[in-house]
Amino acid sequence: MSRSALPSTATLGESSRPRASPVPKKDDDAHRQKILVLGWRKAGKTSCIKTVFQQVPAKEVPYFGVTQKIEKINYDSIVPLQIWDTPSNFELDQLDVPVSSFSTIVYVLDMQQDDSYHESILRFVHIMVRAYLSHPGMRFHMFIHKSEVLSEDYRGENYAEIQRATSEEIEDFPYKTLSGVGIGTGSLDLEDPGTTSMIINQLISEIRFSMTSVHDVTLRDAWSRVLQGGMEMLPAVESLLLDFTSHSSADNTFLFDINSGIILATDNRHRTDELSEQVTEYLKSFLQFRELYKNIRQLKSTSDGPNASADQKQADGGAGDDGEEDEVDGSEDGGATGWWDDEDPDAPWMTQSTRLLPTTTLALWQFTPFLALVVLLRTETWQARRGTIEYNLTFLRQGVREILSVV
Ligand SMILES: Nc1nc2c(ncn2[C@@H]2O[C@H](COP(=O)(O)OP(=O)(O)OP(=O)(O)O)[C@@H](O)[C@H]2O)c(=O)[nH]1
Ligand SMILES: [Mg+2]
Repeated sequence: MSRSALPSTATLGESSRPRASPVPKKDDDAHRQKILVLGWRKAGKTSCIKTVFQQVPAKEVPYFGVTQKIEKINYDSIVPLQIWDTPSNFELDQLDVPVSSFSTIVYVLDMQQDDSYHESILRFVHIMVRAYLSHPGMRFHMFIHKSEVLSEDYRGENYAEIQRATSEEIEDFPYKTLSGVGIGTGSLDLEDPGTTSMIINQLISEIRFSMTSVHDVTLRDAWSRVLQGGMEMLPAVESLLLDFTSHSSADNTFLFDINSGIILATDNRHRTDELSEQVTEYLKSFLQFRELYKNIRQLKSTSDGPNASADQKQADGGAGDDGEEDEVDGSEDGGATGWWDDEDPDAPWMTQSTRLLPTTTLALWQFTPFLALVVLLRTETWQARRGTIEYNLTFLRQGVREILSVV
């Protein structure tokens, strides 16, 4: 396989197309985790979704029209998702499905709008309480959005103020008024102070705040927390990554969702926000070259004799360039077939390494049609132990595939 003329050594497979669906065809949505995105008018709901999950460039956000009705965006990642973009000030009562169909609510709040903070926070708290009472397992995230507009000091102040005000509103919420109004409160007695303080503690500890902007990596980080919250297999994947990192004498290992650039899992060692940011930026820059390599799998298959047709099938097996042939073969019967069933673990996926500093190297391997592993390590380790690292990688890859095939 050729080491080509990228800015650094590179060996690549294909799969550069945004994949609409590497998972089974039985697409009745029931298997998708649903995320409801709510927020004030022009808060940035559509921008938060489309720039990440549909790869719309940030410079196009000013041209998004007003969202008039619910738009459902399907996205296939380690967990198949359906993200619901809503019109402004959408209320839970307007949903035509039970609130409990959603695993997560993301509330987008415009950080610039000091004058509407309070109303927006009140609305969010109202939504949270109602959603919690209908579905206590619901996860809540607030994206404090458009953060790049404010100066660093002002940004920090506003962020803290919004968090404080949200907690206060959760504490002050008139829980009694919801008693007996037909919300699914189950066996909860909202007149009982013990019950309300349990709800308050639960909500305050569960809600996750993130500062976000479409213009930097913060938005992907925020989505990373949202997705990780819904990944039951996260601890298993993290422990595989940790194992890989220590056996390979690497410093850090990140598992990325390729198309969105979201970090799905890390080994959680010595990880800082700054580091995640750098690695995310690296992946983004590198993936700009993907188009250059997309034919390598076809090339390999035609030169491979008897296996050619199987390899070719795999090379063609995802979304075509026209994006129409997404389904994995054999899923017509609705059986539990997945992309991994048709995958050849030895196929030449994309791999690349970059020497960032004299002492630091970043290496990337594509893992599955939609996952990539990025490893940060000392250059001397990379030079001395590359064979071992790639050997360990086959086990890691196999482990991840096995975890994904049982979930
Ligand atoms: N500065 C800045 N502006 C943003 C950001 N994200 C979105 N915007 C702007 O905010 C405005 C509204 O963005 P949308 O994504 O359409 O907001 P929305 O909440 O979907 O709006 P509605 O559907 O009308 O309720 C647009 O003019 C965007 O340019 C951001 O991160 N930073
Ligand atoms: Mg919108």
